[in-house]
Amino acid sequence: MVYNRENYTDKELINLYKFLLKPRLIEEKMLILLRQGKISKWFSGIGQEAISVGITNALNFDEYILPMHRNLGVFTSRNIPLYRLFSQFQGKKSGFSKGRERSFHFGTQEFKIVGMISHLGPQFGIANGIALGDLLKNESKVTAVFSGEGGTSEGDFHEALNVASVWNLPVLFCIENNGYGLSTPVSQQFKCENIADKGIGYGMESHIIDGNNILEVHSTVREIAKSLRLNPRPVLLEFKTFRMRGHEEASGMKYIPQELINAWAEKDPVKNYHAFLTSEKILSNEMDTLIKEEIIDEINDH
Ligand SMILES: Cc1ncc(C[n+]2csc(CCOP(=O)(O)OP(=O)(O)O)c2C)c(N)n1
Repeated sequence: MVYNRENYTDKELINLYKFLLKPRLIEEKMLILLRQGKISKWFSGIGQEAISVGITNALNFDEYILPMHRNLGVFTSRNIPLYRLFSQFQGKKSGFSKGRERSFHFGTQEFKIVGMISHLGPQFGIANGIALGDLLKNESKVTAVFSGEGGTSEGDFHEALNVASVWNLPVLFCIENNGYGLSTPVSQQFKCENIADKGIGYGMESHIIDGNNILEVHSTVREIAKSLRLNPRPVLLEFKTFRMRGHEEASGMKYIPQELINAWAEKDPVKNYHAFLTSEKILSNEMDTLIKEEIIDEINDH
């Protein structure tokens, strides 16, 4: 994986590493809690963290994000205190949805996150509404909405992109193409080569981004967001990635060929970025241990 550090300072690069590590370390603990029966359901984002983390860090804090079920990194990158997140995941009264729900179907105005809509596609139109509101109020803001590639097979996707394009709504349509919608491979979802190709049909700019490369995600989204604030319009972003675990923990991943899993393991976003920082002498082993200890302590304290 090629990392282009451009004008990033060492501090910025390390900061992104901390943000990238956090959801991974939280998930490693979640998997243990699941086995202990302390958590009942979990949608893993392992392997896809660079997308949530890169996008969230590329936007301003007052810009809305509409994440999905695989975007823990959005919540951690908005620095939501872990006790609040963990209360949510354990269905406690102190959680965001006050114990009515135990996974990702919750939002928080405080952190400008809109809770996911379970039937996926309708999420896109909500982002349009937020962006239209910003336009009408003359606010130079961008709204980012997430979906997997499976969600793009729903009619709402097409309607939302069309309207966003005609009305020049400043929305980043962020599609995490991880190759499978539950067990359905992309070859059975759409006939064109890339999701980004669909932008042409709506007269919409689109980009293909390596979703496992945190610097590529962060720098590309940061530049595009800057441009959208000045010149409002929607952009379709396709992030190529892979989900390293089952759709949710109970469903397994027997339908995915082992060779594919092995090939994507080589592209792990955390391991590769760690290797880059180490080879550039930006991160020492001691620093790495300290950073991990600090995050693990924070996780265990909550
Ligand atoms: C209308 C509807 N059908 C099915 C589901 C169950 N479901 C939730 S996520 C999902 C897979 C979506 O795939 P994709 O959009 O590619 O995202 P991924 O899970 O791969 O990240 C399914 C089938 C649902 N929530 N809503």
